[in-house]
Amino acid sequence: ISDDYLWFEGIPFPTIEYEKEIIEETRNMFVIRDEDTVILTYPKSGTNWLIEIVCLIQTKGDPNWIQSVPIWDRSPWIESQRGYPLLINKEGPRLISSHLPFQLFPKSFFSSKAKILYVIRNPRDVLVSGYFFWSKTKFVKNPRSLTTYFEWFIKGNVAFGSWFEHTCAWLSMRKRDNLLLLRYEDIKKDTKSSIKKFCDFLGKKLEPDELDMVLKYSSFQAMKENKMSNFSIITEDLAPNGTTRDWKNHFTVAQAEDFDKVFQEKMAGFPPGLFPWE
Ligand code: PPS
Repeated sequence: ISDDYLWFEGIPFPTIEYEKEIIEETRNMFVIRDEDTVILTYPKSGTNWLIEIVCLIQTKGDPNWIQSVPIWDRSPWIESQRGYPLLINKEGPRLISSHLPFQLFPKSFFSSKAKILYVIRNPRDVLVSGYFFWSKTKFVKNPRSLTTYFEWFIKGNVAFGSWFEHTCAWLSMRKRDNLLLLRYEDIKKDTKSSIKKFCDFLGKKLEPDELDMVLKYSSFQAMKENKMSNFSIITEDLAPNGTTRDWKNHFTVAQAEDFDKVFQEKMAGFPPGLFPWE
């Protein structure tokens, strides 16, 4: 464990759970199958929440699976040391999680019919969430202050690289039929309708009472209490604390202005309606 990153082709990765050979093999060798479902996010965008929802959709709301198997084994992170071997040895349709930037994602995806659920979240909240999360760990370079982390985030010197580059590249795929673009904020505002949307996209049909069970067991409180989803079986420190971040409580006025400027510059090529964030 070192207080730095593992760098691969200009992208910083955490120093535990990642190694260059696996990242390279993921891109060049991993075969995505048509029947696979991928949950794709930039870190801190709601990945674990979406995994829980998709798992519950698969079991029609029955919580047995999510309460008996750790979340990282139900939908392994493809690029991780633990996830990669689990996935290549798994038969049948797989649930796959990934934070990989577009250019490092398995090449085989681009000629497959596999479905991607791609979640974006206000990058200001992603930044604040990432700061509090990573500063508690020892497997990335420690930012020590939000001011420092803010600078690294703008430059892309944070785990999984630049939010702007990650998002621009994945958004270029948004019109493909096999990619569903979701916003964390929309899922939060109307979780039930969002679950229905996921079901339609995944070709699943749930009865109203099954849908209610999915909603119930994927709530923040239920996930916080589920030791197979709250990371407490690895360390107490990583469990979410329940205060969903609001960047406005953490950015200075100058930081907010700087961020807006960078955002407008980097995301100029997209319709503003894609990002209804304040
Ligand atoms: S990670 O480590 O990158 O995989 O993190 P990720 O799961 O993508 O994102 C963590 C944030 O998601 C919030 N979260 C939830 N929000 C609403 N409902 C549920 N059930 C839920 N579960 C996780 C979590 O609180 C993190 O956001 P912050 O802002 O830090 O609270």
